[in-house]
Amino acid sequence: MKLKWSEVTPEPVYLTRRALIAAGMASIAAPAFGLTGKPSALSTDEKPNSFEEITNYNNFYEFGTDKTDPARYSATLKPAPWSVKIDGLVDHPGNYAVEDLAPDSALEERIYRLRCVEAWSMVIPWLGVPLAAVLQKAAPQAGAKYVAFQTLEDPKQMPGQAYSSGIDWPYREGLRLDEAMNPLTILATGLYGKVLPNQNGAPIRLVVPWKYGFKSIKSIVGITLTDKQPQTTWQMLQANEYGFYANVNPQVDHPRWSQATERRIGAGLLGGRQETLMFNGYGDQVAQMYSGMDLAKNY
Ligand SMILES: Nc1nc2c(c(=O)[nH]1)N[C@H]1C(S)=C(S)[C@@H](COP(=O)(O)O)O[C@H]1N2
Ligand SMILES: [Mo]
Repeated sequence: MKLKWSEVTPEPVYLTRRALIAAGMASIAAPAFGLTGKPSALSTDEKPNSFEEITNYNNFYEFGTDKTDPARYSATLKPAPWSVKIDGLVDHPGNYAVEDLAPDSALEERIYRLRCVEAWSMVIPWLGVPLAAVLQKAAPQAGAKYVAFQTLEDPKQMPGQAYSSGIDWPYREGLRLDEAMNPLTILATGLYGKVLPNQNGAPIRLVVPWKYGFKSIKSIVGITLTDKQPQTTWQMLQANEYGFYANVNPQVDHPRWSQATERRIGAGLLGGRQETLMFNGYGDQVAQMYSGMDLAKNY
């Protein structure tokens, strides 16, 4: 039987841990929680969703298309040992172990909003490292302009890959190099002080908080630096609905629904919908990367 986060750790204890970290006393709190991360000025003050919500309402089509499928069926995924192959336009290609790419001692806490293209949202306290720091280890070459990512492909570990969902596995995503290097962009290996649960993309996944959630690819096994814009899963599936950029934008509707508002998971029936913010509220950090671009065309 799996213990629920709510049974293990009442929220005040989590808040106490944050206070201890702030006081430089994280090691005292560490044993009960496993992982700790340095607090970041890039974190939001908004109240995080519960561990229960974050780990039971997921999109991870490799385990099924229902929101509860990943929590129910992802135990087959073996997140260790795990390495990420970094290749393409880099001086130091190779297979990098997750522990080397994101050592526990380097972890930062990043409490970010996550806005799914389906118009729901959460606030998640990730633990991770800047993607820029990971890419530097491989030393990108001058000609590198994009970064392509791939999820594991193994129907034994990811049973959803055995069924046709229209997706051409493995799941693929990509970023422009400047987006990849932006300080907001992280590779996460944990959340809520714990190692990343399988349903959230163990052992290592991308988090790009100003873009729709589908850009934040899970369970990454490959990172390729390239000079061409990479193909991405949702664009391959339905290019008129899902673009390469996928920046959160309340002014550009999905062809089948409005993107002006969102439903915050856990807000309850009386919570109502809230307005979606341009770039998911991260415009100060990212807007300059798109100056002069037509964001309705480059959706
Ligand atoms: N490999 C892979 N990565 C994926 C997905 C997926 O189906 N497969 N779903 C994406 C979508 S649509 C969203 S909204 C987020 C959800 O992340 P979460 O379940 O950790 O909240 O993961 C993204 N990453
Ligand atoms: Mo999503």
